[in-house]
Amino acid sequence: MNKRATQTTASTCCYCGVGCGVLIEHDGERILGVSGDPAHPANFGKLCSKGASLHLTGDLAARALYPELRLGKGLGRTRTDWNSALDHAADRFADTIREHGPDSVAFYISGQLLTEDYYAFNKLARALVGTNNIDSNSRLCMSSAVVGYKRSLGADAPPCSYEDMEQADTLLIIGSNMAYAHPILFRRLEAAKAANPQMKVIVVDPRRTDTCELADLHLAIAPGSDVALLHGVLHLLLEQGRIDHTFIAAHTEGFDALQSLVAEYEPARVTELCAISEADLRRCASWIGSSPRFLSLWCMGVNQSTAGTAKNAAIINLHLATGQIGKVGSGPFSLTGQPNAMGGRETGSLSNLLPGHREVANPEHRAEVAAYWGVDRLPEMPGLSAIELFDAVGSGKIKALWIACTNPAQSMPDQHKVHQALRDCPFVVVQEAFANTETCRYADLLLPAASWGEKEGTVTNSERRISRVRRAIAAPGEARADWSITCDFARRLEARLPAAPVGRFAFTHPEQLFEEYKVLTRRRDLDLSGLGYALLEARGPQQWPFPEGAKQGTTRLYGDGHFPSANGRARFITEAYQPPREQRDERYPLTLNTGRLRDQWHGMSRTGTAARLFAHVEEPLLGLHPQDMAQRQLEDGRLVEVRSRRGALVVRVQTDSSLQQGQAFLPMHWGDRFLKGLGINALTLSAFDPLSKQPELKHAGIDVQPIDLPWTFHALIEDDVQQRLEALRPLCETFAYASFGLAGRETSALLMRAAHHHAPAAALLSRLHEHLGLNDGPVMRYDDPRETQGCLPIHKRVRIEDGRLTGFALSGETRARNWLRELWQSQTSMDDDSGRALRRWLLAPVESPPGETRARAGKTLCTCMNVSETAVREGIERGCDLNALKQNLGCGTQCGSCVPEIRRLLALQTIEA
Ligand SMILES: Nc1nc2c(c(=O)[nH]1)N[C@H]1C(S)=C(S)[C@@H](COP(=O)(O)OP(=O)(O)OC[C@H]3O[C@@H](n4cnc5c(=O)[nH]c(N)nc54)[C@H](O)[C@@H]3O)O[C@H]1N2
Ligand SMILES: Nc1nc2c(c(=O)[nH]1)N[C@H]1C(S)=C(S)[C@@H](COP(=O)(O)OP(=O)(O)OC[C@H]3O[C@@H](n4cnc5c(=O)[nH]c(N)nc54)[C@H](O)[C@@H]3O)O[C@H]1N2
Ligand code: SF4
Ligand SMILES: [Mo]
Repeated sequence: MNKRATQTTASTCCYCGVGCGVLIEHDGERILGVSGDPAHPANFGKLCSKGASLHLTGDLAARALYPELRLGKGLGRTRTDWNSALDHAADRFADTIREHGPDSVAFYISGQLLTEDYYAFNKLARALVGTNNIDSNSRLCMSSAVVGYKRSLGADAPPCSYEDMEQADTLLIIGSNMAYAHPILFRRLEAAKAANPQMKVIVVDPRRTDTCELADLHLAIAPGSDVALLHGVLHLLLEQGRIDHTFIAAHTEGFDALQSLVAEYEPARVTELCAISEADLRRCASWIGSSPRFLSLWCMGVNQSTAGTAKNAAIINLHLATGQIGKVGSGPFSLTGQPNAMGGRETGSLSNLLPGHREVANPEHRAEVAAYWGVDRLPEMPGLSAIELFDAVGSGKIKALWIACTNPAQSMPDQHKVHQALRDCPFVVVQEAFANTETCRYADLLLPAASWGEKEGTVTNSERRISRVRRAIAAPGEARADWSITCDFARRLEARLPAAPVGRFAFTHPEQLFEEYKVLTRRRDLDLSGLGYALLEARGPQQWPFPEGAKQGTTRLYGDGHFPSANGRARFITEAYQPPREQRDERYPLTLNTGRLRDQWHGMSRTGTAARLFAHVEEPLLGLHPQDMAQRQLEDGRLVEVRSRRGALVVRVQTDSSLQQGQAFLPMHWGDRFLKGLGINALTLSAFDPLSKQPELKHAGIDVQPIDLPWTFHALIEDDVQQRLEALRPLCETFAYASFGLAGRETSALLMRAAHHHAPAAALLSRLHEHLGLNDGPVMRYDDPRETQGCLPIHKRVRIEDGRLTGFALSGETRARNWLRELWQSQTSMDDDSGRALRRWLLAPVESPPGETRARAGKTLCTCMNVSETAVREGIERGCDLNALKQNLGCGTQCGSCVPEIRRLLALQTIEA
């Protein structure tokens, strides 16, 4: 417990869908620490590197604190009060609806909202405005799984529990890097496999990720070839008679058609399509076929695909064909990404859904919900899905757009289109916790939202478990809880719309929203009408279904072989393999894959405020296979231009032997704020799956070429990092390359790197120095403005305060950047004898002073204990195994998120030896 903390509030982590319980330590005003909640059934007290550093995030300088209104296009925003802000919004929405109809407005919301927030938005859009134009970022995330479950099983419900994962004999992890993205589940799996070494883990991923450290078999399939693989496995299961015909006959339909389709997926064809060996394919099939308990886990490598729904169906087919569903340790288990993606599905927060797992297209469903809400009818017109919605904003059909708790100007594919649409939209409202996101730039009205630790409600995790989210402290400034903003706006809009009866949004506490919502689940597959805040308070988190009168929640679905479809049977879906939309060709010879890093969350609005979360990976690096590097004569750290059919980006490149030849990887996190050029998604495509409308974020055709940018700039400056970032980023528009990050641990500093074809004008450089605080005060300078014989002008600034280096900027010649940074990081005294001796080297064009061996320790592997990769490698060279490393260095002893990577280094050492 943090020493100054006097109170503890139990809540839920705001990051991933594992849904870990956290104990927030605070003094009533500030959050001072977090620890895992030992009583929470998702994590039993553990937290990963992100959860464990929650208290270090959320720099107030980055938060949205007051409503801000733009008085006209092209003008800036000014602070306003809530009354004026929401009246203005209600006027604009009412006018637009009156003039252009209800479908001229839209709501784009998020899997990170709480269930109560979602419910308010749904009621607002469908009952009050009368539009189905309400979609969420879950469209980019879970919509293929939603369609997958519904088509095959009849309802959108992951049938398994976390404990099933621990009890499986064979586990298929496909398109999921759970070591990074669901770390606490991965910890549970590590422990389960250690206890049961017989357990077989198969990982299917084009990359050799950290998740593969637990794999008995890694199938590095060709990008997008999952359906071919899964059909190929079923082909072999049929051939070997490893099929549960009794289950198929009693509980399913459509097997014959599937059987004829998979007959075409002979091993020779499959191994060619997937680029794997026949031995591996057969091993995979034989483990699945012979396993008493078979469970699959999947995530974005499956869902984010133009064949996302076919991939989901092919996974579920395997389970139905082998009868591996509804039993302990078995079943098709899709992992949800966001903390409340499940709540979004339950409350109907995709444009085609309605609350309680209902469908817009179903007239009975519409009538039921309309009656409950006391309106004559709900809109029949199907709503627009995320990609279509932004296209409609771009074409001018949508004239007022409300965005809450998501950052589409960073996370949607084909960013040029998205930015254009937001720029042209007549009225954009952004309801955000952090003021500086890429999307906030386009807000005509910015509404400050309360965030983690500041709000009350509920969320549902991947295993259908509903947990309470609790408020520990008041929101900063005038920020308000999302449900309260939404309901306040709805009341004002209600008063302005002609036919609307009053009083439908008179909620004063989120519990009232939950109580109203839960009735809409009654007698539906997800029936949670037996739950309430009091029960969750008394008995802790619970899994749905939990109908009224139930004694407990439901661990596992479909144990009786009865499925929630019209005839009670599950359905085999027969769909052939379709390759990804963009095939490699001469102009775009590489396939770009994108995904998560261990310590960053999406667009980094929160994780980007904690320096230690940059220590694992500090820059957006494009990974390439060693041969692709060699072919292009690239060395590590070289700047390259990455081009796709939609946009281009300049980043550094690095050899990545976890990739296959022809593949490239970029982390998804860097947007236009931390990296010049609209971010990673400037490159990705918006082609989507025909049924789920989920875009193909994992496979974009790209080309990579070295780019020569002789002028380089490197700076580090302590304190006020968020303010400085805001001031410096706009100055970088003219540079070919610029990126920002944070450095440090106890003290944090802003890091800035830039490069360009030529040196910038003196005035621009001076403004950079000014915002870096290096124009005056105790600053040492070196200026050589000559630009002769191909030499660039050189300018250096080094700031020394209280006997310590506190900042520097090197321009034109940046050799000393690493040791200067090390000097800062180690808080070396510049006043003692050795420090004074170092001073004369500070401005010298050397990588380090003669005799100084101080090299940068490299990336931090263990965030909790601050252990570098170099230290771990040295330990391994001394002969340490994992336990010895833990004992000697402390790495891996806290959250354990770095253990897979340490294992990989150990394995590498064995191979090299
Ligand atoms: N640290 C961290 N954790 C997170 C998040 C975060 O931002 N940061 N976000 C959360 C969210 S919202 C989500 S949705 C989840 C995502 O969790 P994951 O889906 O596990 O993460 P990704 O890195 O997006 O992608 C998973 C893997 O899919 C692989 N892949 C790419 N193409 C294919 C393919 O064609 N077939 C197969 N089989 N695999 C392929 C990629 O190489 C990658 O390793 O993570 C959640 N957890
Ligand atoms: N290339 C590529 N792109 C991807 C993906 C990929 O794998 N590759 N993955 C996709 C997936 S799966 C997802 S889920 C999306 C995620 O994409 P986004 O939804 O854009 O991701 P976040 O950055 O988490 O956005 C959430 C925003 O809500 C704000 N916020 C936090 N708490 C609160 C709150 O309590 N209230 C309000 N109102 N705001 C709050 C945060 O500051 C943040 O700006 O990205 C998608 N984009
Ligand atoms: S695994 Fe990590 S990020 Fe996910 S909920 Fe748990 S602590 Fe939070
Ligand atoms: Mo996601």
